Order: sequence, then C-alpha cells, then structure tokens
Amino acid sequence: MYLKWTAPKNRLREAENARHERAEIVRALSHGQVSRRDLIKCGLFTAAGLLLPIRGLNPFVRSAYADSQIPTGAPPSPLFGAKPFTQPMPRFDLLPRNSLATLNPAPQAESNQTLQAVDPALGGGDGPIEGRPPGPVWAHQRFDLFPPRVAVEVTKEGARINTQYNPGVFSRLNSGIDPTQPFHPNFHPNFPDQGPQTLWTNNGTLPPKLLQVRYGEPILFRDHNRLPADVSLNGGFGRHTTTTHEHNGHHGAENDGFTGAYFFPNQFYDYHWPIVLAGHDTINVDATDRRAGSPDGSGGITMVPGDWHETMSSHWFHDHMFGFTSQNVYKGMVAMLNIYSALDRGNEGINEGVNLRLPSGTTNDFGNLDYDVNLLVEDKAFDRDGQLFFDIFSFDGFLGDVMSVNLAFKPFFEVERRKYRFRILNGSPSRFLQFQLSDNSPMIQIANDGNLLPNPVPLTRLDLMATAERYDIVIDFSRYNVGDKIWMVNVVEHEDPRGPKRTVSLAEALAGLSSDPCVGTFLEFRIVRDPPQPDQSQVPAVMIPNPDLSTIPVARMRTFVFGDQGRQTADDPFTSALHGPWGIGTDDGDQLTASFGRVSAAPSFGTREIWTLRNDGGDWDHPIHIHFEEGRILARNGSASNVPAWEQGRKDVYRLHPDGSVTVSLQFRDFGGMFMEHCHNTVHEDNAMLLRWELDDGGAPFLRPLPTPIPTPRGVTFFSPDEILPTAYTGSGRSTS
Ligand SMILES: [Cu+2]
Repeated sequence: MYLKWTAPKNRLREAENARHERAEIVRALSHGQVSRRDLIKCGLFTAAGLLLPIRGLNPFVRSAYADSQIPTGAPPSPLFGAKPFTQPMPRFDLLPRNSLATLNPAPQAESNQTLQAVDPALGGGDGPIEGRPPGPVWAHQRFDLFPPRVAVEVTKEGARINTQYNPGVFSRLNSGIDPTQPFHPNFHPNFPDQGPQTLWTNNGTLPPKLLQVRYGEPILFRDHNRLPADVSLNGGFGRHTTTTHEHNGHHGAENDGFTGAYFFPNQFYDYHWPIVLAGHDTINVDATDRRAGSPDGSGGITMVPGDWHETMSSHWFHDHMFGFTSQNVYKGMVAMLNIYSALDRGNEGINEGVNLRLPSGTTNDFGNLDYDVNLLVEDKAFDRDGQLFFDIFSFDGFLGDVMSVNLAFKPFFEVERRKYRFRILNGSPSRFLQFQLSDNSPMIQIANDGNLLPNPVPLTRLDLMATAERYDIVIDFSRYNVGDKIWMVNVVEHEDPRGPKRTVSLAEALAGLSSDPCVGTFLEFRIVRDPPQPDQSQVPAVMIPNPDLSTIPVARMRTFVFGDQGRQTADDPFTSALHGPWGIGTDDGDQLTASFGRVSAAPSFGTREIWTLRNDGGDWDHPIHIHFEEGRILARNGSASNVPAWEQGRKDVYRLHPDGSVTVSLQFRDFGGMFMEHCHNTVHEDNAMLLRWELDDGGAPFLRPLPTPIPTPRGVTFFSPDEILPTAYTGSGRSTS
C-alpha cells in the first residue's frame, strides 16, 4: 500500500531510496543478470518472494518512521500538479480493418518459416520470420473452411506519438477531443510522456486499441514484434518476447496465445480468429436460425451455424508471455475487441425481430460507438520521473495508487441525456474493483465477461470485479439535467494484493477517507446536452437465455485447488522457469507450479465436463480464467442458490472468494490443441498459478499428447511433454504416441 503525501518527509525519502535500490535489483533480475536463486543465496530474497528489509531495500516493510495507519508503503506517485477530472477521457483508438491483399507476405495455414537474419542481440544467425511453431500441428485449424476476410496488423513497440487516432465517433461524442492533434503517450497533459522503454503498446501509441469484428467474418491478426532486441532495454520491467491471447476467443489453440508459444523481436505471428459460434459443428449446422447470425452490412442478417445462445460481445486481447504477463500487460499490451452479431448488432434502430437494440447509434449498419463506450480501468504507479513503476518482487500482486480510465488519469466524459452502454474491463494487474454512481442511482448490468445475461440486472452497486472480468452496464442519463455531473466511484479498499480488505460505504468513499488512494471517484460524467435524435435503444427483459445443458451427458468431473503451496516437479529450464509460491492441485494431487510442458487435464473433444475450482487460501481471492469455452456456473460453495443474478449467464473468469469454490459446466467443441487455466491476478499467474490442458481428440488430426513448443530466435523446437498427470486423460488408458 502507498504512503500518503502527508507522511513525514524523512519517511518519504527513506521509501524513495528503498524503491530506487530495489529498482536496481529488479533491473538486474529482469535482465537475467541475477536469478531468484542467486538473490535467495545472497540473503536478499526469501523463497516466498519478498525482498528482505536489509539496507532499506524493501519499501513495503515497517520502517524506523513507521506510519501507524499504513504499515507498509512505497512513495506516492507524483501527479505533476494534475487535478482529477481536468482532461477528457479518450475513446479507444480503432484498429483499421484491411483487405487480405494488404498482407505481405500472404498468410498461410502453416507458419511461414522463411529465414531472415537474427539480431546479434538475440544471438545472430538465421531464424524464421514467423514465430508461430512450424508444421501441421500448429497450422491454422480449418483454414479452408474459415478463410480470413479481414486483415488487421499491429506492431508491439515502444511509446511514440499517435498521429492517426481514430475514435470512430465525431469529436462531440469524444468529449471534444480533436483526433487530428498529435496524441501523446502520457496519462495526463501534466505528466511527462512515457519513454519507449517504459510503455509498450499496440503500435506504440495511446489510446488503447479497439478491434470491431462480427460473426462469420474471420480475422487474420498479424502481430509484429518490434520491441527492443536487447532484453535489457525494458525500463526495468517487461520482457521483449510476447504472445497474444484473444480472451475468451473460441479459436484453435494455435491462435490462443499459448503462454509457451511466444515470439521474438523482428518476428511476426499470424493469429487466425474465425469468430464462430460455439456449437458450430453440432447445433444449427445448416444455419437456418436467424438468431444465430451476423449483421450483413445492409440492415439484414447473414445466418451462421452454431448455437445463438453462445453469442459473445465484449472481449479483450493481451500479452500472455510465460512468467511476464503481469509486466507486459501493465506496460500497455492490452486492447479490446467488440464482437457484433444479429442479437447484439451495435445499431439500436434496426428492428427486424432479432436485434436486441442495445444503446449504440444508428448511422452504420453495425458497430456504432456513439453510445457504446469501452472503458478500461487500471491502477498505475509512477516513479519520481513520472515513468510507470512496477514491483516484480511482490509475488502477492501489484497495486498502483493512481486510477486510470482508458489509460488516462481520472478523466471526465461528456454524455447526452439518454442511455449509454459501457463495456467495462478491469485491466489491473491484481486489484479488485467495485463500482457505484455517486448519487447512488441504478445501473443495469447486461453482460458479464462479454456474455449478455439471460435478463438484465438493475444494481446500485456492481459486484466485485477482478482482473480480466468485463461487466457491460447501461446508464440512463436522461434522469439528469444538462449541466449536471455525476461520478463513477470505486468502493473497494485494498491494504495488500491478497484480495479486497473491505467495501466502504458510498459516503466514506466520497469523503476520501480511505487509506487506499484508489478508493473514491475516478470518472466524471458531464451531462452536456439533449440527444440530437430520440433515444431508440432499449434494454429488453430477455436477452440471451442459457444453452440447454439438460440432454448433454457429463463425461467427467475434475477438481482444481488453488493455493500457495506450489511445488515444481519439472526440471526443464524453459517450461518450468517459474518457482511459485502459487500452485494448482489437480484431482486431489499436490499443488504444482506452472510448467507448460506438463499436461494436467485432457478432456475429450466433443464432450461436456464439470470442473470444480476450489480456493485453498484463507483470506485470498483468486479470479480463475479457463481458456477457449465460456462456462456456466452451476454452483458456488456447492449450491446453485449461491449464484447471484449477474452470474446466471456464461462467464470465463470465476472469482473463487476466500475459501470458496465454483462449479462450472464446460463443453469442448469445434477446435483442438493446448490451452490454459490460470489465476488472472496476473502476478499469481506469473508465479506460477497456471496449468496446461489440452483436448484429446483420440489421435487425429492431432498427436496425443501434443509436443511442447520451445521458442528460440532461430526457430521453435519441440519436446515431448515433461509430465502427464495420472488423471489427465479420460478413462484409464493413456497414449503417448
Ligand atoms: Cu490468484
């Protein structure tokens, strides 16, 4: 937790010195000059990760000048005189959708292994231009069936000024921001620009990027790595290798951003995102149900196969680098992805009996953003120079002391007197958030984790929101007068990253009495005018009912226990480089720390399973993300009646609660390969609460089990899995072909 500016000056100085010395060691660790083991040997480090309070190295322990209110502390982030609500909130920056012909070289099913010279900083020699693992196992699945129709290219690179900002709406709907003006990589005009080593984003620019896609329109996402070839040019944290996960895409594993399928500077990786409805092969296969559809561009519907009950809306994509996800996402490798469908069209005016007509706009056939606003909420911290600060030594998690929305420090947003949809994403490394409006008026939750709920849920206070969770809400500003202001308030207080300490009352939060600087108002809504057109949007009483599971047999039950007793059983230096303390126990086995060479579960293709996720920690919370198929929560702590209304739809992140359990129904359909399950407190994930599971298709077209990719700048090699847990494969037989 953070010291207040009112803390004694000598205590602040001491903390700043401690942070500085610590940063030196962090740098050495992040450059690979020292290992964790070295630091433990030197007595500077404990196995649990905490830097010991020697020579003032740890700003997080009680000092000689102990502040009785806040027992641990780093110095507060400097704000350079910036006051809250003095800058407009930028809308996301739209990624261009190009024709396939713009891609050079043309995309192909198998990884493009054309050789190029490798930078001497990466060891020189020759290596492939594409970092995707080679060969048929990592070829795009069903590439002929789902040929890409839209090309999207981004480069991961260091911070630079944006001269091509496209918010997708007129300036009056973007709080007056003139997009033709250069957009600086800073968090407020008073703040210094972030340096190219500190901030790494899609295209190197701010605001964060938004990609708009629709069902039945496969995307080829070419991701270029132009991060520094020299691993030490990272501003003290972050790793120059990356892999991109489209969270929670229903795509083949070669396009899922597998944590061990990362690629190097000067390489690219082609991700093929088919954007199909789950159940493509088994439900509505002849595409005759208009509810399973996509906007056709002219007011009608293009019908697609699959189950319309599986329609998804609000995704995000982010780095998933093994051991470095928290740092890389915090550095800015984060974007959002809106999926449009017949049901959720992004046009509130079209009334053909299927469109739910949620707040959006009417100008374009689909994907209007006028009244449909993405909100990325993150806590950040800054060093004395105003550069992003991250502490890679705290294995519990990382908390910032500055709230940002769309990577802007506490902005304002101008709205009209009508309904708006907000797609809120918690992108913090570890922080839980919980929102309320300053006048205690209602919001309507319509979606959870990108899945529209069966029925809307009016709430004055949203549920806790963990990292990676998305809540879509509707706020009706017609109840206010022009000139009014209201604020979004965070009411959950952290003392450390273990989980929320407590939820404060609205009055307490507004009074600014919390010792947690992220409690209180963080986004100001300014009601500036009446809408020029009548609000045609609605929030229907029925949105997307759940898929019917009653006739689908349960092939298998599995149990996963999440705790801090992680043990490493693999010794491969690539796949098991992480050392805990966090681990996952599978089916009553020991808690194991991550090795992406270990297969922990292998459900059979085409089946349904029930997984119970249990929290082993007394006062911890863990938000668990299962890749590939969204699930339905059947029970919390063993009882269906514990599942609140806003979790009655489908989800992909499951908060376990302290000592709690969540029982989830999942199906495994349409694509195969190796996927992950992990804590989305990204610091827990990196240290090393993550496992690999893969689909067992019985042998074809995949191998069983799949070979583990080991990326190098000179190409990817493969090894047999280090370990296969005894209960991984269905039944007693186990093939190791
Ligand atoms: Cu966790």
